[in-house]
Amino acid sequence: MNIKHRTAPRLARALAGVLVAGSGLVGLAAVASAAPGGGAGGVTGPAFYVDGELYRTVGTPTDFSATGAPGHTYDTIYDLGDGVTNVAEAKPGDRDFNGGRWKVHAVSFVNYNSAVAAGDMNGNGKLDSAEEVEAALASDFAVDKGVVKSFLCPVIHIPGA
Ligand SMILES: [Ca+2]
Repeated sequence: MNIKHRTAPRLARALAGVLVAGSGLVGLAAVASAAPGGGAGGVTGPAFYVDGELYRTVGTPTDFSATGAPGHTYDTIYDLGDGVTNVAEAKPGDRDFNGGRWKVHAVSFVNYNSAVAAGDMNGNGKLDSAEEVEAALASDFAVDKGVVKSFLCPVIHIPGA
């Protein structure tokens, strides 16, 4: 038997494998660019405030809700609802930052303007730090509805924001 006849089908199968792998990459790229506010590499627009400054992130398809990991291995993101920028409690460089492991608490407002008035310690008209959100929650004009998601995402500073 001629060697060429035996290797040709193998080469064809190998090429087919490469093509399948390649189309998978195209699929992943499409998913990444479809992420909310999708920019280069799936980086979002402004995603949340930490200590009064805006940060971006990259959405990841992670879900830690069934891992049983203890609460102290997470930081909190307050999801303040549609049209309001979320607030997170820690960022890279903070001693208590957990590397982007988050528990997301949904916050609803009994009265948004009163909640902001109660929590806005730096007087800029918005809740832009965890301390401010917690002060708003203490006022009873905002309600912590509990953890709605636990996942991984990075914290990327937006220079000048
Ligand atoms: Ca504020």
